[in-house]
Amino acid sequence: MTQTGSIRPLDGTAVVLDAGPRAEVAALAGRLLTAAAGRVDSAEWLREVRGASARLPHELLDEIREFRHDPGPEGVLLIRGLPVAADLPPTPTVPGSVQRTATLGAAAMTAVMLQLGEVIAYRDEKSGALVQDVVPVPGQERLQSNAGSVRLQMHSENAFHRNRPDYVGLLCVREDPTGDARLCVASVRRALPLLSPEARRVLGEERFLTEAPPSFGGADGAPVHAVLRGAPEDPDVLVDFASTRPLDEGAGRAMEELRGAFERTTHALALAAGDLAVVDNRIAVHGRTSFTPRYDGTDRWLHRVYAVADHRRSRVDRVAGGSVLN
Ligand SMILES: O=C(O)CCC(=O)C(=O)O
Ligand SMILES: [Fe+2]
Repeated sequence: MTQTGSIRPLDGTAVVLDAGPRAEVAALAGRLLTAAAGRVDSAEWLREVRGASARLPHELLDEIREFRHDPGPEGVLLIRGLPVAADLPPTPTVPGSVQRTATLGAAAMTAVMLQLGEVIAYRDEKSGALVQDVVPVPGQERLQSNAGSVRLQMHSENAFHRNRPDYVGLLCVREDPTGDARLCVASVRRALPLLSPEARRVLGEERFLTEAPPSFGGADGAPVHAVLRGAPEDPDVLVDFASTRPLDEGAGRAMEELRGAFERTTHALALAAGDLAVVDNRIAVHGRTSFTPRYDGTDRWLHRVYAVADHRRSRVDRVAGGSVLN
């Protein structure tokens, strides 16, 4: 079964902002365009957004707080109707594109993410920028990275990193004009019941290795690890089907079983402008269907922001106590 063959809408669980709350978020994000000169990566701007995040409409705060308490069976929170710029420039086509200056979308999504934890970035990824662009890049079509356009395998975000994000926020600012690109999300809570007892047992053992991608030049691979971790009846998952290697045949069979279980339980989301998908990176994996970029400024464009629930835990890796991890 292919991932696109198992599209299941998330509509029942999406949070759709009505006109009132939508206008409130737009006003709040609008003020953040000029706060602290709109310098997204400065501590001053983040302080402004933290304050503003506590004043998001209560309907939205309720949903975020509930998701933080329990990410539900799907492990994804879909918020529709966030403000994005009406005068959007052409979709970037250069590698490593980021948002250094505040936009409505960047401000709104950062405010949401700051209600889930603290926002972080990685020095070796997209130059440490807190708000990154997810756009197809010419010449990188076949890469297993978000610049590619072949199918992006399901993965835990930065699976190799000991301080991987707990939440991945992906805000669509321009939808895919072809309609083919879909964010795929699958949770271990849905997949677990489909696994054999043997696969569950093997996936819970330290029989897997996940290397750092070349973009994190020189970073050490994670130590040998289990794919299912924590409470056996409700585990966390740690796997990247493009870079996690099973260390023996039994581990390989168990990984294939998990891949199949994820395929059968995948939600494939065609994000529209203003849709923010927040993936709980502990219980859900994500990927993307293949699509055909045009590289003419009209391609699909997402912003990405990471958050961690426990900032203190990564202090040793954050220079001067900032937001960027080594
Ligand atoms: O393009 C997408 O929908 C997902 C890309 C992705 O996995 C990421 O940016 O972390
Ligand atoms: Fe990802």
